[in-house]
Amino acid sequence: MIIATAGHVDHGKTSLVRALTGIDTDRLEEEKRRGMSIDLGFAYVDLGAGEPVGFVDVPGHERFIRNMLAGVAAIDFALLVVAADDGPMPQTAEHLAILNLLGIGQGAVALTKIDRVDAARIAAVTAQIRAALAGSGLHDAPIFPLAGPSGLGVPALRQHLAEAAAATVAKAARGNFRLAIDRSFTVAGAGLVVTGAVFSGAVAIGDRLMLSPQGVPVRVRGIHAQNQPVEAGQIGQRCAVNIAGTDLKRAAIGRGDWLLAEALHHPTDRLDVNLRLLATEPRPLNHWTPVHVHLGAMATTGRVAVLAGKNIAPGDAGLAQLVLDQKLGALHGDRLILRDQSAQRTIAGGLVLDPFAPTRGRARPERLAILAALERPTAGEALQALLTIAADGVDLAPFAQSWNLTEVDRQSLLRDLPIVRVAVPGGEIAIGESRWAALRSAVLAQLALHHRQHPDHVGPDERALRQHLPQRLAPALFHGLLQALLADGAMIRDGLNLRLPQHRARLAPADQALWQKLQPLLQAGALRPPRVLELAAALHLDAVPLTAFLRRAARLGYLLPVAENRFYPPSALAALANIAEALAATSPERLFNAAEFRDRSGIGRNLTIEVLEFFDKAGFTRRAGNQRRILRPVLEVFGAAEPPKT
Ligand SMILES: Nc1nc2c(ncn2[C@@H]2O[C@H](COP(=O)(O)OP(=O)(O)O)[C@@H](O)[C@H]2O)c(=O)[nH]1
Ligand SMILES: [Mg+2]
Repeated sequence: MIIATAGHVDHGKTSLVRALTGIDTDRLEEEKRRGMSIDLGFAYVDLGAGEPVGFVDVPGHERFIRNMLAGVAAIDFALLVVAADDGPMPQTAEHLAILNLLGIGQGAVALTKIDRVDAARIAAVTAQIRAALAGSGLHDAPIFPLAGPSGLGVPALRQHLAEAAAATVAKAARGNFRLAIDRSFTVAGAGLVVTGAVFSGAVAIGDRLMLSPQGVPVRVRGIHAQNQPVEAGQIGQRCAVNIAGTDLKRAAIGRGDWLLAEALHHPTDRLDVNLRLLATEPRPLNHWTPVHVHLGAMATTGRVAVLAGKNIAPGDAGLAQLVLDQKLGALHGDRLILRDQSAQRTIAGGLVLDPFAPTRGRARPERLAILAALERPTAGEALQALLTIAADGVDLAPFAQSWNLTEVDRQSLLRDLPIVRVAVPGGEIAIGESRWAALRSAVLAQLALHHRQHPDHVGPDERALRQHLPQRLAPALFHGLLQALLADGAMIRDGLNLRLPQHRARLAPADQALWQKLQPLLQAGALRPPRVLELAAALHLDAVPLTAFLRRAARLGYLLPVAENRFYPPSALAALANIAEALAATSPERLFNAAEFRDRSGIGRNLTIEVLEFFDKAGFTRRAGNQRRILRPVLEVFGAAEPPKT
C-alpha cells in the first residue's frame, strides 16, 4: 500500500510521518535549513501487516503543488493533515480537491497540534473538517486528533493504517507494466536507478522495458519494492528499478517519464478527456484556455479545446481535447489535474478517454459518439459500444494499447464478443459479425454487377471495385475483406483483376484461335516475352490488328500490358516479381535497385525499367530514389503463376 500525506504547509505532515515511521523525509539540505518540505519524501515501515507500507510525504506550500501532484498520482490512501490551531487553510482545500479529482476514496484525517489548543477548538476544527470533506471521496474518513512530535494520539492512527493496509486487497497485477518515474539517480557500481509508483502490471529482473517518451530500450538489472530488494515488483508498490541499456547515457531521464512495457510506448500530445471543473471556480472554462496539465508524475502546458458546447461551467463535467506542448505517455483511464495558466490554483480534473486523439473532426457528432462509447467502464463494454458506431470496425492495436490490454487480456476479451477479427497490414480490425456479413455481400454484389455490365471483361481491379462500392471503406478494412473473400474462394484473382468464381470472360472464337497460336510463343519467351513486332513477324500478321488483339486479351486478364510493345503473361511477371522479392529479402532495409534486378533477371536494362515501372503502377513496389520497396506479396498482386486457361 502507498499512503501520501496532504495538507497545508506547516500543519505537521513531515512530523507525523516521522512519528509513524521514524524517518525524516525532509532529506534535502534546503529543506532542513528552511524547515519546510520542498520535494517529495519517502519512508517505508512495516505497520504489522508483514509487508512495508510506503509513505509519500508531500510539500504543502502552494509553490510546490507540482511536486505534490507527482507524489499522489498512484496512491491507495490519503492522509490529510490539518493543524488544530490553524484549522483548514487554502492548501487543505486545494489538496483535498486534488485527491477528490484523482478519485482517491480511501483515507484518514490527522488533526495535529492538539497539544496547542483546548477541547472546544478541537471540536470546532473537527466540525470544519467534516464540512470540508462532505461531498468528497473522503467524506467518511475518520479523524484522529494527535500531536506528532510528542506521539500523543499517534498509536490510534498507526493502528488504523495497519488495518487499512491489511484490508487493502493486493490489486491484481493486471495489464502491462508501467511506472511513473519521480526520481532518477546513479548508484556507484549499479548504474542508473529510477523510482516511482507502479501504475499497472508487474516487473521482474531481466525484463526488457522502454523509457518513454524517449523511446530508449532498457533491461532490468535489479528491483527494490517498498525499499526491499526483490525479484519482482508490481502495482500498489513504489519501486526503485536499476536499469541498463546501450542508449541510456544520451537519454535525459527524470520526473514525468515512464518506465514501461514496450507495448505501451506511444507518446502523445493530444488527449481526449472528460473534464470536471471545480465548483469553486469563479468562471466557466472556455475553449482554448491555456493550462498546466499534470498526469502521472508529468507536468506540462497546453490548451483545452472544449468539444461540446461553448464552455464547461463551474461544477460541471464536459468533453474536451487537451492539446499539449510536449509529448507524454497517457492511457485510457488515467486521471489528470489542470491548473491555471500561472500555476496558482487547481481548476479541474480529467479522465483520459482517448490518448490518441485525432486532430481533425474532434468535435464532430461521430467523434463525440466514439468518446461516449469510451466512457463505458470496461474494455469489453467500450469495444461493443464502438462496434455499433464504427462503420470501419475498430483498429485493435491502439485500442489494446490505450486500454492497457495484454495479449492474454485481448484474446479473452475478443473471444466473448460477436465479432469477426480481420487481419490487416500491421494489425487486426474487429468488426461486428452482422456488419461484416453486410460488407461481404456488398462487395460480391458489386462484383456481380460489374460482370453483368462487362461480360467480356475478367473483372475490376481492386481500385475500381473499391471506388464503385456503395459506401467508402477504409483501405485496410477493404484489403482485409478482399483477403477473406479470396481465402474462402468467394472471389478469385486473375492477374490484377478480381472476379466471381463462376464468371469467366471468354475470348471471341476468332480471338481464341489466335490466342492458341500466341500462347506458346509468349511462354517460350519466359522472362522476356517477344515484342509485338516479333510476334507479328513470327505469326505473319499485321502489327496493328495484333496490337488490338493483345489489348483485348490484356483487358480480359490474359496478359499484362507492361509496355506499349510488350505484353506479359501474368505468370512470367509473377516470376520477375519473385526475383524482386528475393532481392529485397537479402537487404536489411528490404529494398532493391534496378541494377541488381537487371543482373539477377537477365532481361536487360531497358526492359528492366519498363517492368519496374509496371510494378509501381500495379502497386507491387514503390520507388524511393534509386531504390524500390516491396509493398505487397507477389501472390496478392499477380496471383498464381499459372496462365489463365482458355
Ligand atoms: N506543538 C506541535 N507542533 C507540531 C506538531 N506537529 C508539527 N509540529 C511543528 O510544526 C512545524 C511544522 O511541522 P512539519 O511536520 O514540518 O509540517 P509540514 O509542513 O506539514 O510537513 C514543525 O516545527 C513541527 O515541529 C504537533 O502536533 N504539535
Ligand atoms: Mg513537510
